[in-house]
This record gives sequence, C-alpha cells and structure tokens, in this order.
Amino acid sequence: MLKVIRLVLGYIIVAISFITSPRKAKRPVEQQAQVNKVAEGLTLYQFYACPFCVKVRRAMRRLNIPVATLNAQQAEHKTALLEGGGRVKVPCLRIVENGSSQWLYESKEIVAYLEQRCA
Ligand SMILES: N[C@@H](CCC(=O)N[C@@H](CS)C(=O)NCC(=O)O)C(=O)O
Repeated sequence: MLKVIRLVLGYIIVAISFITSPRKAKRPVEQQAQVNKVAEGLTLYQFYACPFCVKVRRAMRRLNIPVATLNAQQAEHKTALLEGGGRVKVPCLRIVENGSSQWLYESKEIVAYLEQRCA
C-alpha cells in the first residue's frame, strides 16, 4: 500500500514538474558545445517517478546539460549501478573522466556538481 502511495505521489510530482518546467539556459554556441562535451562523460541512473530524480532532471534542464539517463529499474542498469556504485539508490551520476568512473549519489551533491561543471 505504501509503495502505491509513493508511486502515485511520484507521478503527481512528475506532472507538476512538467507543468512548471524550468527554462533552459541559453549560451553562445561554443560554450554550449563545451557543456555538451562535459555531458558526454555523464550518465544519470534514475527512476522516472522518484522525486529526487525529478529534482536532478530539472537541474539538468535548467542548466541545459544533455546528460544521458538510464532507468535503474531495468535489470542490466540496476546491476551496473550496484556493481559500480555499490548500492541501488537513485539518483546516481556516473562520471567517466580519463578512463575511470566515479559514482556520485545524493541529489544535492549531483546538482552542485552539475552547476560547477556548467559554470
Ligand atoms: N537523499 C537521497 C534520497 C534518494 C532516495 O531515497 N532514493 C530512493 C528512490 S526515490 C532510493 O533509491 N531508495 C533506495 C535506497 O535508499 O536504498 C537524495 O537526495 O538523492
């Protein structure tokens, strides 16, 4: 029952977030190309109706950073998250830099990281 309530609330948050979508940042073409380059090394493991994931997706939109998203409810992505990050908790941002991966948990930390990379 609790799971159903959480799911319903999650979808209500998704709907409100859709209606109140933040504006995408507008940058000069070269700057946006740099941000797009940064995004190439990033992947967000998430659940669609998780409020913390909604928060990160809103930040991604606001910052106009095209980070790939993966549904951590799918077996292959869930396994990758568990093996790479150590636990199945979302949101989690996988950061690939210089050939090595870092797994960043906590929506607040993820948003701060994205803001810093887009600055
Ligand atoms: N404080 C975390 C909360 C994240 C969270 O509770 N995520 C839930 C889904 S909405 C989850 O993955 N729970 C599984 C777990 O904690 O093991 C954040 O801000 O990212």
